[in-house]
Amino acid sequence: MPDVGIIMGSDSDLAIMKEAGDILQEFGIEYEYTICSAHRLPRETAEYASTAAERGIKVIIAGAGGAAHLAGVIAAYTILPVIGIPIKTSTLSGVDSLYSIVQMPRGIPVATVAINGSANAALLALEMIAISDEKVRHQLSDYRDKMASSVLAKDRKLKDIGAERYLEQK
Ligand code: RP5
Repeated sequence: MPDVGIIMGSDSDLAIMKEAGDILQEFGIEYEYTICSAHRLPRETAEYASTAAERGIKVIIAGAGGAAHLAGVIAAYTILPVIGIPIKTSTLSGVDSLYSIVQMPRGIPVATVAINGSANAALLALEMIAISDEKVRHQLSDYRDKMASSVLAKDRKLKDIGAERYLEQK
């Protein structure tokens, strides 16, 4: 039974949304992908969101491009936390997607990450799961420790070999 539902408006969003799935997989969290659309499949979107909690889903990650409003519509049909990913568009570089997701009017929240910010959407979903899951809490803590070590190692290398050689080796 998936813990996280990853839903997107089109298969053109999949490459970005898969980054979220890959992180959840790394943490051993079950997830499912769904392609649905608030404007092309409004009834199915409502059905997906209103049955998500009874299907065991704990968090929904919803990605869409343009002013499609997928995350907001889903949030309207469930009290599960919804994380919105504004997908970068060719016309307005994703600013349209960002505004349509981040500017949810009062009453129905959508936690919005950066344009194409799938990795942070997955990490935020994991932090929500970690509230009641000690194992995931420890995994997140290790994840941060590894990130910190990697930055420190880069700093040591830069000081060691200098900027010119560092860039040559990059
Ligand atoms: C939105 O419209 C989708 O989320 C996608 O980002 C965008 C374009 O969809 P396609 O025309 O590529 O199917 O609904």
